[in-house]
Formats: sequence, C-alpha cells, structure tokens
Amino acid sequence: MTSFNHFLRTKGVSNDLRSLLYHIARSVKYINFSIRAGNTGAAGTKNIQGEHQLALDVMADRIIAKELEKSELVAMIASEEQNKPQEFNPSRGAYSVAYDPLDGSSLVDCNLAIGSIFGIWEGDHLIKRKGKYLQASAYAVYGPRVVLVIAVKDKGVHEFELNDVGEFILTKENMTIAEKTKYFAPGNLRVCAENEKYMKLIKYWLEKRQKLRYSGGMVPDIHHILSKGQGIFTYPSDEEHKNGKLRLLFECAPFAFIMEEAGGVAFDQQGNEVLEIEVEDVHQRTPIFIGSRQEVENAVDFLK
Ligand code: P6P
Repeated sequence: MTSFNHFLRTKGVSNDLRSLLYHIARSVKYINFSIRAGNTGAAGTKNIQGEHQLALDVMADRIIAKELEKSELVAMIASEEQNKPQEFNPSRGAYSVAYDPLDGSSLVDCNLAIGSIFGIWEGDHLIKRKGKYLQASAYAVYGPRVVLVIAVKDKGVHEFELNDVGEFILTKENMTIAEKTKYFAPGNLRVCAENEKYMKLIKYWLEKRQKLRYSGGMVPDIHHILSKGQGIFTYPSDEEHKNGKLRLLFECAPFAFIMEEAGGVAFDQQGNEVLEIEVEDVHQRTPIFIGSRQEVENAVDFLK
C-alpha cells in the first residue's frame, strides 16, 4: 500500500505543495464525515449565484477554508460559495487556491455521488490567471467509495482511495485518456430544443450507439471519463446562460488541467482551449467540451 504523502514525495512534488495537498486531502476526509453524518437540509442562505445553499455546502466551505489557512502556505482562496476571494498571511511560500466545496450538492438528498474540486496556482492572486499555469488540481468524489484524484504539473494524474482508518492509499497511477470513446455525458440536454447543432450532435452519438453516462454531477461524470480512460462531457451555452452554467475558475479550469495531464482535451464552444481562457471575474462561466481528443474536436465542430 502506497500512502498519499510517500507517493507524492517519490514523484518529486515539492515539500510545500505536498503539504498543501495533504491539507486538501484532510479537508476531503472531514467533508466525507459531514456528508455521512450531517444534515442534508437547506442552510436558509443563498450564494452569489442565487442558489439555495445546503448546510453541507456551508460546512464543506468552512472545512476547506480552515484547512487551507492552517497550511500556512496559502495567500488567497476563492470559493464558489463565497462572493469574493479571501486573503491570508502565509508564513512561507504562497499559493492561491480556488475551490468548489461541494459540487452537485443538490444530488445528495437522492444519494447520488457529489464532489469537491480544487485548483492550485503559485502566487497571491487568482484574477488574470489561466488554467495552463495551474501547479496542481484535485477533485474528490463522495460516493460508495471516497476517492481523491490529483494532477500535478507534468507529473501525471493519480487516484487515491480513503480507507477505513482515514488514510488515502494509491489505487490508480498515471490515469490516461484514449483518443476515441464509446461513452457520452451530454449536459444541458434541453438546449437541443433551441440549438439544432446540439440536437445533431446527440443524434450522431445515438446513431453510433454510444453509451450514455450522465448523472447531473460534474465531478462523478468526469471521474467516469478518467476511470474508464475515455469519454466526453459537454455543457454548452444556451439563451439563458450565454457563457454556459459551469464556472471557469472553480470547475472548468481545474478539470481541464487534469484532463490535459491525462492526455485529453478541454475546449469551449468556439474551440478555444479552456486552459487558455483568462480569469477576468472569479465567478465567470464557460461552456465546456472535455474528454477524449477526437470526440471533443468532433463535438466542437458540430457546435461551431
Ligand atoms: P443541470 C451541479 O449543479 C452542476 O454545477 C454540475 O455539477 C453539473 O454538471 C451541472 O451543474 C448540471 O447542470 O443544468 O443539468 O442541472
């Protein structure tokens, strides 16, 4: 059994980044306890998106913010659940972390898998950053098993599973993505009613007898792609969401970084690389087409 810290050390991850990732792993462990023990009801508050927050959203956000501050390595954090970034005074180094504390939390009451997403940049700011300058990204899936997937710049994508004594043990090393796929995860399917190009793309997949794998949770849906080593997840824009629904900083850039580290790709609806999109506002959104290269390039061609 290879432990989280030992594995990252053997991969040559710096002491500071390893320590920061350890604090993120610890926050995932505490969030998992809260999900299984906590209340899944409403918090009675709304986030900046106007979305009703669950008690778990607020709890997960607090757990992560506290762990990142305790690391003494973080100068700035930005959370999907908070209106604006928060600054800390790190004692050494300086990273900035953007995170979605509990993505898809509305699925928790029907017992579907949900997740946390993290993006780590060097330096003390998050505006004017691009995903291609991420130092590391990670996501956790809270499902029948709790897994933490980590990508560190040029060091591959690796999965760890939380065991029954609270340790993260390596389960998959160097996860990779094939060029082609037999799966599809079509988000925002209702757009077919207004966008015949998306309708044609879905029909193309159906006529190819592709297998539908979509849960409504971005984290498990993209984890399916990385676990199977193939797939495509799409979430296009629509009349109501001109830039799509998913957030660049908290969801799309971290996942694009992980997917590219695994040999996949991530584009917006115009075929721009998600990793090249500059963050202008912490809550800005982008359409996303992500996964197996040939499938994604083909899907973007349908939508252009
Ligand atoms: P829709 C969950 O709310 C989320 O942010 C992502 O996890 C998921 O991919 C998407 O929204 C689902 O959106 O419009 O299908 O509810």
